[in-house]
Parts: sequence; structure tokens; C-alpha cells
Amino acid sequence: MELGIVGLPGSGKTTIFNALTGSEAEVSSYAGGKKDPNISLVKVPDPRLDRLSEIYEPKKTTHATIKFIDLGGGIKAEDERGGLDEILRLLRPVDALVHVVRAFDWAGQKPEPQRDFDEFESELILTDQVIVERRLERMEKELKKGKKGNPREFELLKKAFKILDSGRALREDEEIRKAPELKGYAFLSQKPCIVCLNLGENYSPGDFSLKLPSGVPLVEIKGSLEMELMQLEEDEAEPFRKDMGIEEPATNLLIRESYSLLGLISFFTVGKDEVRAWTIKKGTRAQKAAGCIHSDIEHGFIRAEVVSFEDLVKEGDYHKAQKAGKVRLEGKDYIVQDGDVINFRFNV
Ligand SMILES: Nc1nc2c(ncn2[C@@H]2O[C@H](COP(=O)(O)OP(=O)(O)OP(=O)(O)O)[C@@H](O)[C@H]2O)c(=O)[nH]1
Ligand SMILES: [Mg+2]
Repeated sequence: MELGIVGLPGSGKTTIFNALTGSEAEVSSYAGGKKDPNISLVKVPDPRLDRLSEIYEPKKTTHATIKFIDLGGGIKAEDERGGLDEILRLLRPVDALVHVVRAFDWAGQKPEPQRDFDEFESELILTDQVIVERRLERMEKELKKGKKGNPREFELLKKAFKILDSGRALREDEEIRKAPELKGYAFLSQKPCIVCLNLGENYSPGDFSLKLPSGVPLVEIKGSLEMELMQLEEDEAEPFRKDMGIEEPATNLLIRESYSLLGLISFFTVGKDEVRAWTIKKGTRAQKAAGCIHSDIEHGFIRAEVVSFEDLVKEGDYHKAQKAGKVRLEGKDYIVQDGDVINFRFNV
């Protein structure tokens, strides 16, 4: 999974990136000061995977990973310097946006998170609108020349234009969100979005009431503080967190929100060589899930041997669970559940 960290210049994107990834990327001394993207891979924390690792003592334990991409500056639809194309190229593949909103005092300015949220949301909408407009113009020209094109795509783009023109994000419309004809455009306002309120040391969660569009969750993180905590060893950081009433590291909070927003779950494979977590969409069938391990396993799929994490831990290991009748044989259409431990049987 990839998450793009975006927001107005100087909202604290790089600070949040550091807080989430433990990186030490340089923060800006003025808003929009640093343009380079920062990229980091983070292990998805999962106590169940740790537990399985204790049972199997494998040579290797492999967590699911999330790639965080932090982009300097904002996004301007009318960017003349070609900066927009570069930003769009980096953001196109991301699964969701983390929209960072400033809630710390900066150069004597009190936070105005609602205003800032609305402003950047408008930038996303405007950027998409420019792209839709250009595409519609081109399609209309081709229609006049007698080329048919894809009528369904044309209709959807017209609908998208109306939505954007009324100042709404494309993610709010289910038909647009699900349309395969529009996938290739990777519209920014269509991507699932989490708002990350970057709180200054003198503010607490709940201090600001934000009105967000439906389906856009809010996480509140003390960016600077958590960035510093990430530089400490975990057992040193823990007492500080307790003191400050922070229940868990920002990374855990944000990853959990992302999984839930994107409807993601994990299943596990276990063995003496490797214990590993895999990420799939809720509702994925067994054969398709096998494909994320290897396409050969998907194509040669015979059956899935499945035991829930809880049953496996209760019985002690896979073989004991099997003896206790807790391991089920499932076919290709079985819907994989969060926490399933699976052994795929397949032909090559
Ligand atoms: N007090 C306080 N300052 C912060 C916080 N987060 C960021 N800052 C300061 O705000 C400035 C900008 O922070 P960055 O993290 O670089 O912001 P950015 O959004 O990445 O900035 P650009 O990449 O230039 O758009 C820096 O001087 C940070 O130290 C915070 O939570 N509290
Ligand atoms: Mg930055």
C-alpha cells in the first residue's frame, strides 16, 4: 500500500512523515521551502504476526509494508513550472491521501484548520477539474470529426465535471469512484483521504472542531512531539507517551485508520522459513488471495487449508490445530477473513 502525504505548504507534512516513519528528513524553514519528495517504507505493526513468530521461530518474519511519500509544497492546478506534472506522477499510484492540516502556531499565526482544509481540498478539486475539462474538450473535437470514442467515459467525465464544478470531491460519488473507465485518470479528489490534524504542543485533540466531508476520517497527531519520540528507543519513548496522554505511536493510529478506510485485512502464512503477513481487500476470495503470494499459486490453486489466528494460538501450533479439527479445507471461492492463517495447496 502507498500513502501520499499532502497539504498546504508549511502544514507540517515532512514533520508528520518523520513522525510516521522515524526518518530524519529536513523540515522547511519557510512554507514550501523544500520540494524534494521523501519516501520511506514502514512495517505494518501487528501483534498477531509477532505472536506467530514466537511460535514458529522462523528464519525470517516479514511484515506487510506501507510506502509513505511526502511531497514538498502544495499542489497548484495552475502551476506554470511543470511542478504539477511531477507531483501528479508521484501521486497517481498512491492508494490514499493523508491530508495534513496545520494546528500549531506558526510565525505568530494561530491555526485555522477549517480554512486550511477547505483551501487545499479546493486545490485538489481544481486540479481534477482542469484535467477533466481538457479531456472533454479533446473528446468533443474528436466527436465532431466523427470519431466515436467511448460514450460511457464521455458521460462519466461530464458527470465528474458537474460534481467538481459544484465544489465537491469526486470521492463523494459512488458511481464515479467505482467506474473502471475513469481508473486511469487517478483523480486526486477521487482518492480516499484521511485528514491528519497536526497539533502543536500547546493544543490537545478535540480543541478544534472540523467539518469534514462524509467518509473522510480525522486523526489528530502532535507532529513535532511524535517526531522527536520516534528518535528514541521504544522503551524510552513509552513513558513520555504515557505522561503526555498519547496512547500509541502515530504510525499505529494512522495505519489502522488507513486499513479501515480502504477496507484492508491481513492473512498470514507460517513455516520454519518464514512467517509473513499479507494485505488484501476485505471480501477477497481464496484463489485471488493466493495470487498476492505468487501467480503460480493462484493459477494452480487446489485448496486452502485455513485456521484462524485465535484457534492456532489456542491449540499451540498448526499441527495441533489440525488434530483438534480446527483446520478447514476451503475452496477457491472462500472469502478470506482477517487473521486467517493459510496454507495453499496448488499444482505447478
Ligand atoms: N510547533 C510546531 N511546529 C511545527 C509542527 N509541525 C511542523 N512545525 C514547524 O513548521 C515548519 C514546517 O514544517 P514542515 O514539516 O517542514 O512542513 P511541510 O508541510 O513539510 O512544508 P513544505 O514541505 O515546505 O510544504 C517547520 O519549521 C516545523 O518545525 C508542530 O507540530 N508544532
Ligand atoms: Mg516538506
